[in-house]
Amino acid sequence: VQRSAATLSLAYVWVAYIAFGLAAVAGMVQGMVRGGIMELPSWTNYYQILTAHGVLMALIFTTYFIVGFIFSGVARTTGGSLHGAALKFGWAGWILMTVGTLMAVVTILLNEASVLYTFYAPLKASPYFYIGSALLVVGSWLAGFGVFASYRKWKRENKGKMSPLFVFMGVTTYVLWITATIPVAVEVLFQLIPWSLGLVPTINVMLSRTLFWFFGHPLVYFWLLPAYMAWYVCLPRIIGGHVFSDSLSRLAFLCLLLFSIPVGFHHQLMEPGISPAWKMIHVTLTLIVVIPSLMTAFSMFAVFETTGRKKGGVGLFGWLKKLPWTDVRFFAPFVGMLFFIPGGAGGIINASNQINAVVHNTIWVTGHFHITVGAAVALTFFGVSFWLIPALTGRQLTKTANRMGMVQTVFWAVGMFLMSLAMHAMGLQGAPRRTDYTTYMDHPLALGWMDYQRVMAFGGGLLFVSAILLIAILLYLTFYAPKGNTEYPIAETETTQEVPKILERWPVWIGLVAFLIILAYGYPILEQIQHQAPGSPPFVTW
Ligand code: HAS
Repeated sequence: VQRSAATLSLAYVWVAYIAFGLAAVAGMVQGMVRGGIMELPSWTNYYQILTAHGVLMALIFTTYFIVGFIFSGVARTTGGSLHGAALKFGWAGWILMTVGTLMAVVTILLNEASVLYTFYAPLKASPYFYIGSALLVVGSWLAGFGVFASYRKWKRENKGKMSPLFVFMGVTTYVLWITATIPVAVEVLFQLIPWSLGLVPTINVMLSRTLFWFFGHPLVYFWLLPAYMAWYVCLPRIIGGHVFSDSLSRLAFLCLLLFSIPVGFHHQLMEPGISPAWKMIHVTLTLIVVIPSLMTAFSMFAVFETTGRKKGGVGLFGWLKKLPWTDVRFFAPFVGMLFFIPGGAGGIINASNQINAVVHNTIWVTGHFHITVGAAVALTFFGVSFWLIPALTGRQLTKTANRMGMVQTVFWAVGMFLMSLAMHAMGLQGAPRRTDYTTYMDHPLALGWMDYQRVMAFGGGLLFVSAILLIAILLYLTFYAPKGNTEYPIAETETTQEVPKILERWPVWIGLVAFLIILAYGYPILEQIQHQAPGSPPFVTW
């Protein structure tokens, strides 16, 4: 990757890790407070720390890392550099995103935005928090336009050819992201900002939540798709294998694009104001969006088994022994995949209409997202960082750094395992999520949760140690590791594969996305506007 593209990617990746470090501190503190191990000083409170943790980890760390990773991979697979326009868009996006992030962080620090990372009404923040969030989103759009510019340039220069798999996946991720962020932009611009500025006295809470989850669910796939890019395209090369199927990989991404957006009501199954029939449609579409993940699991097993067998692995499981278990570039994402098996099963439980009543708003849900985004996605991003950063800085992933990375992965995995197991177990007993330390006036049921809370806090401690270790390794790889070449691993298919051209006809796919969105959201949103409480205009009427 040429220097200009490498610097841009690094600028994004490093803001991601600064946010990650701060979020890790907030995460540990909040776990210990909830576990009753420490008390917060009077100038702060549980919800402020929880908001800082959620916003910095789930929104800032992920978005910056993803943008940086995709820029670097697009450069790597389209000749080493980014189109001039892509660089300009990339830097403009970085500036907007960083200004937005600073505004959001300052308002959180001032305790004027303790509205949690799901910042819908009726919790109200300072307008600067919402303006900051809007800048973050618009900045990420600019980065997306940059990727589209490089993609179009490549297509012009390679008429009639299918784009490189990594680029195709990057473009799909941005199409998903830009489509998904439109409803939250509408919510922020037309509902939250006017309301927080006092221009309108009330707000349509139902609509605010609906617009948020219209964005909030595809948000989780925006986190997942770049991890899948690493699984489909980078991992096979790391283990010395090939991409299993080019067409299958593209189809899985398109299915994720189509079905990840019209499903937001599965976060609102317990809410009034949405009729059961519409909820059922979203539940059905949610169960369909599971299929591309099952396709991914199938592909990964296929890649691991065929590669292991080629290396001489025999018998039913002999191929497993041939995988590079001591290479952190493989080990960290692999452990992430293992977490995703119960993570996916938990998602199916959540989505199953009636069972959702058992788990909704319990700490089970917190357990679910710590093993999906906090383990499957995060461990993959760590595994990528171990080669991406030295590849971008022209340094080597040394044996010691590799070994430290393995230790860091084990700490993260054990910490996350303990913490999320306790969360799932407590959730099934009805323990609510998002509460400060409480014994509910010494209620026997709540007293029975205390041991689990301590296990959670202990797991959080291990995660914190792991986070510090990670930052130390990444600093070393950025500034101190010996100069040299680190490979940017991109796998190819073993033989030339014919890929159906339809897979890259964007008007077809974007048209289908629009159709599914209108089908799933058109009428329910109209209904919510029609039946809103008196005096709560959905949009400002000057
Ligand atoms: Fe979820 C809530 C349903 C996936 C994140 N989810 C959340 C929240 C977050 C989140 C953050 O239907 C909380 C939001 C909040 O604050 O309120 N989720 C699902 C479903 C899936 C799913 C059906 N979620 C994710 C992913 C996330 C994520 C991915 C982040 C990255 N989720 C829900 C629902 C709720 C919810 C409800 C609302 C709950 C409520 O009531 O509030 C599916 O996409 C999951 C499909 C995944 C699979 C797994 C495939 C496995 C693979 C690994 C293969 C392993 C290999 C290893 C190859 C079917 C691909 C090889 C092993 C060897 C031994 C060789």
